[in-house]
Amino acid sequence: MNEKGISKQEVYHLLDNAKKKDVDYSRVLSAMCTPPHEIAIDAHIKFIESNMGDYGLFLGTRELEMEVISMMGHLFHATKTFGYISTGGTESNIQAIRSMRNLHGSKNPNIIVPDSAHFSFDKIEDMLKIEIRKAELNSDFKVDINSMENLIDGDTVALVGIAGSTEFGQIDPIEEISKLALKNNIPLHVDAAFGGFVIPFLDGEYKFDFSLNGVSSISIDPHKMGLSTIPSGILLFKDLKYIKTLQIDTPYLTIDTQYSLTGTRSGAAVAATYATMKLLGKNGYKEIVDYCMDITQRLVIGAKEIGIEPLIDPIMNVVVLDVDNADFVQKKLDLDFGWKVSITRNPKALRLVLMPHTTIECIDAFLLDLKKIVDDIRKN
Ligand code: 0PR
Repeated sequence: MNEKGISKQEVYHLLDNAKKKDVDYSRVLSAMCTPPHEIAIDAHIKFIESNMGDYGLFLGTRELEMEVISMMGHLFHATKTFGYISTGGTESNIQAIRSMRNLHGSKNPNIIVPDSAHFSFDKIEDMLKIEIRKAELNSDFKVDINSMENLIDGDTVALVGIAGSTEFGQIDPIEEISKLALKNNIPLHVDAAFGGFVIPFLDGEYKFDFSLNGVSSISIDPHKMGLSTIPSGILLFKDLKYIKTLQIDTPYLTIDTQYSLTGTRSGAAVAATYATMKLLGKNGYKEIVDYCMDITQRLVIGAKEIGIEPLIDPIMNVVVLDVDNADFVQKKLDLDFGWKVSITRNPKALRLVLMPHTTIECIDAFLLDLKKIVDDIRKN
């Protein structure tokens, strides 16, 4: 840091230079985030100084947080839920599993996750010293329930199901996992970080929430398909006993206890999430999901026309295309045309997430560029 500060104008200049190096979202087909809704930005700015780590000072923001938890609980078919607004799916997953480990009390705890689980579970293995057992997927990239059952033992503290997997946008058979959880008396955590703001608004019906008795907790990210600002995640528990195991005394704050992972916590993200949910309502989110599913279909039809098949018929707005030499195609798309796409781990395929920022023109332009690359490969 310099001894003496520089002018505001010079600071803005530095910021503008950095901003130029960031991509805008127009050609980003790899992200699960999207520019926030206008009302989220307004609310975020309005509550910029609010700290939920000491919410006795910010009782208005705390009310908004409790209302978000209540609205989400109802959306997920629970009359009462307990939870808080976290920094995102990683924190929500860590905290859910931590509470289940604490409740169980095993000295050598393990959890069983689908092989498709997000890498936040690998962080959990390291941080919480919990063995992560990965259950196999079937040909639809859903977890194989027998594989999951075979991995259970007396030290299994939680089962995990994914409602909207990061790579395939697939929904695990949560109803069957819920039965398995009940049979073995093990809590089930559902990772709906991506799917939480999609699945309730799809035309098809998928059971994945508290309507299933075995489901004990759910993580949902407003900063993904919820159109809120970063950092917003939601962690919901069905019973108070889970969140109680996370409580810690905070004697010198305006509140007696805390159960979040972070201390200082963004009240701005709380207000942004609240404002977006209030403004859009279920109908508003349904319109957004309908739009994303329309462009998903447009992409799939266009890909098929150039001889490229999806690995599965998309369940939500994630498409995985079976292209030869996926790594090469990904690089060409970026270097030649500026498209940001990603690659799945197993098998290697082109992965596209169709977020609200993606336009129809963008899909059509992308397909033309993909065709050029694929035609070139086929010629050689
Ligand atoms: N659970 C699932 C199912 C997820 O897809 C993700 C993130 C998480 C948990 C973790 O959430 P946080 O990153 O909020 O802690 N999935 C994307 C990923 O890591 C997130 C993402 C977002 C990736 C924007 C790229 C991007 O530009 O792949």
